[in-house]
Amino acid sequence: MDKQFERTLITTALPYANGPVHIGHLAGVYIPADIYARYLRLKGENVLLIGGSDEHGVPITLRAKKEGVTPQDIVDRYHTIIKKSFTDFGVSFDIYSRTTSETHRQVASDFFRKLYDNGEFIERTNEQYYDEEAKQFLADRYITGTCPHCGNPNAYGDQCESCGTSLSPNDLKDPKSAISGSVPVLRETKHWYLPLDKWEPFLRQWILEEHKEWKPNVYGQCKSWLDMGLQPRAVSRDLDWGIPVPVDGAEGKVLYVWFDAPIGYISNTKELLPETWETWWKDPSTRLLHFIGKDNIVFHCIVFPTMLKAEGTFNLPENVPANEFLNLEGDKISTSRNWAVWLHEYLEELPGKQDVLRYVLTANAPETKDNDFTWKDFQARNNNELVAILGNFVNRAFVLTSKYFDNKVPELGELTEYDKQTLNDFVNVKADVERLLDTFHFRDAQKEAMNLARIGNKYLADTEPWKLAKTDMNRVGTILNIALQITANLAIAFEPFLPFSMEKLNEMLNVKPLGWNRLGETNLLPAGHQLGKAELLFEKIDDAVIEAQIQKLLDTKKENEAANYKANPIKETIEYGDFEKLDIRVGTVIECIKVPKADKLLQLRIDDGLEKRIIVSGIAQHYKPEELIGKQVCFIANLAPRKLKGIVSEGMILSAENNDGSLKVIMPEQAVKPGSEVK
Ligand code: B3M
Ligand code: ZN
Repeated sequence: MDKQFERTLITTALPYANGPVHIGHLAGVYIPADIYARYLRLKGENVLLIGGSDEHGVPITLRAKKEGVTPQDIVDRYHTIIKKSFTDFGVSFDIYSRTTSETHRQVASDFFRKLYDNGEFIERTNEQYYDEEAKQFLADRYITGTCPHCGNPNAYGDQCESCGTSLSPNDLKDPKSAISGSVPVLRETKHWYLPLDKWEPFLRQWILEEHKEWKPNVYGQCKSWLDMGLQPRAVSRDLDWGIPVPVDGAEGKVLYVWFDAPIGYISNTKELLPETWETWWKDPSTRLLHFIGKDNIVFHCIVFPTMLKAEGTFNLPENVPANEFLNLEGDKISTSRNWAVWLHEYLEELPGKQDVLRYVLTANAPETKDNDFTWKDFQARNNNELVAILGNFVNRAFVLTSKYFDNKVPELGELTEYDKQTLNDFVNVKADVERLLDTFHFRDAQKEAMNLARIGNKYLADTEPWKLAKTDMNRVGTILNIALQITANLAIAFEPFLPFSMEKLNEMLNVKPLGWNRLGETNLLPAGHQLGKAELLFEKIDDAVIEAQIQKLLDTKKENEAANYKANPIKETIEYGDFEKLDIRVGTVIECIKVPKADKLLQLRIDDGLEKRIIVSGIAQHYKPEELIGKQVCFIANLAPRKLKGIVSEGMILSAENNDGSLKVIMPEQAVKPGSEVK
C-alpha cells in the first residue's frame, strides 16, 4: 500500500455489445472510474483510463440469429450506441475500443499461444452435445430438457430454475437444442483448460495475505472461492464467433469470451500507445486497477491474474474496487424485462442533465451493498442539493458581485473571527476529499465536496452582505471575496464529479481549470479579477417530469406482468381431492447452511412438530442462511424424498417467485405451532 507508483492504469469492465448501457453500468463502474481518473489527472499524475466493448460470446451469436443478421452487425450497432453514451456522460476514456479490433485479435491470440507453448494449459477431450441441424456444439444454456430431480420439462443445461439444482447438460432427460429444437447428439471435442487449482497457493498468498486492504465485498468473495477449492477452467469453445484458437487442429474452436475479454485491456492500451504500452503493463512502478461490478469479481481477481501470472511478464492488479448492484425502484435492473433507465433515453428525455445523473448515482453508489435508484430521490437530490445548496450559493456570489462590484473580485479587507473560522473550515476539505478518493469512497468524497458549498451558503446567510450594502461596502467586498474564493474551490473539488457544470463554472469565473493542488487555497482569485457571465448551474426539476418517468416504468411493469401470465398461464383445473393430497405444514428452521459446491442450494433442518427433517432448497441466491434460522416456513410434508447433491431432501419449501426472478419464502403471518397444517 505504501508503495510509490509512477503511473496508474485504470481499466473498466468491457460491456457486452449486445444491448445499450444503463444507469447500473454507470453507477457501478464507469462513474467511479471516471471520478478517479479525473482526480489523478487534476493532481498532475500519469494516468490512463481504458475501456472498450466486449464483442464475443454466445449471447451475441444468438441475438444475431434471432434477428437474421450477422454477429458483426449486432456488435457494430451496440458498440456505437454504448460508445456515444459514455462520451455523452463525460466518461473520460483515453481509448474506447473493441474486442473485434485487429490489434486485439493479434494480442489475444499471441497471449494464448505463449501460455500454450509454455505448457500452461491442460488438454481434455469429453463428450458434448452437438446440434446436427444447426451444425454446432451447444453451450450449456442452449440445451433444454427434463430436470432429473423435479421433473420440470423446461430445465436448462446448466440449471433447473424450478428446483434450483445446478445441472450439467448430460443430466437432462430428453435434451433439446434451444437453437433448432432438434435432438442433439453427443460428440467428442477437445478443449484447453487453465489449471486454476495449480495456482491456488499463489492466489491465497497474493490475495488473502498481501491484499487484506481490498474492499470487504471483494476480499470476501475471493476468500469463499478459494475456500471452496478451484478447478481447471476451459478457455476454448466450439463456436464460429470469436478469436480462433491458434493451434493446429483447432478448427471451429475459438477462445472463450472470458479468456479474450480481459486481454482487451492490454490490446486497447497497445492500440492507444503502440510504442510504450508495455511500460503500462509490465513496469512494476505502474499501478493497475480494475473497476468492475460484483458479478465480475472472480474473473478479475482469480482468473485474469492467473493468466497474467502464468504468462509471467505482466503486473498484477493492485486493487479491484468492485461495486455491488444498483436496483431501480426496488427491483433488479434487467435488460430482458426492460427494467432500466437507458442512458441514451435519459439524455433524450432530460437533455443537458448528465451531471445530475452523475451526482445522484455517486450519492447513491452501491459501494458496500446493493442500492436503489428512485426517481423521487433523483428529484430530491437535484432540487434540494444541486439547486438549493451548490447552485444557489454560486448564484448568489455571482449576482451580488455583479450588482455591487461590476463583476470584479472585490478587495479583501479586515477579517472578523467568523471570516477566519470559515476560511479555516474549508481549508480542511482538501485532505478529507483526498483521503476518501484515495480509498475509493466516492460517495463520501462527493458529500465532503458538497459540505464546502454548505459552508459557503451558511456564510452568506449569516453575514447577509445584501443588508450591508448601504452602510459598509468594504465589509461587503470582504464577504464577497471570501464567497468567490469558496466558489473557485468548488470548481476544483467538483471537477471529478460534475465535469460539465464545472467547465461552465470555470467559464463563469473566467479561469482555466485551477488544478487539484490548489484546492484549499484562500486567494485563488486576485482582487480586481474580471468574472465572466453568470449562468444557472442547475435547475429545479418539476413533479411532472418525474411523474412521466415513473409512469414509463409503471407501463413497463404492466407489460411484464402481462407477459408473465402469458409465459406462466394458470394451470389446468384440478379437483378438490387432488388438492387434498398435498400435505402442507409449517415448520421452524433450526439450522441452515449452504450446500458445498452448489451456489443455489441451502440445507435446512426443520422442526416439523414430530421430528427434525432435512430439506434442501434452491434459495441460496436469495437468502443468507442466518436470515432463515428461527423463521417459520411452509413446506410440502408428504413429497417423496429426493436426493440433491447427495443429500436426501424430505419435502419442499414454498416460496413465491417475483417477476424479477427473486424468491421470497412463504411464512405464516404470526407464529404457529410447528407442524400446523396449511389449508
Ligand atoms: N462483458 C461481463 C459484463 O459485461 C463482461 C465483462 C468483461 S470485462 C473483461 O458484465
Ligand atoms: Zn428441477
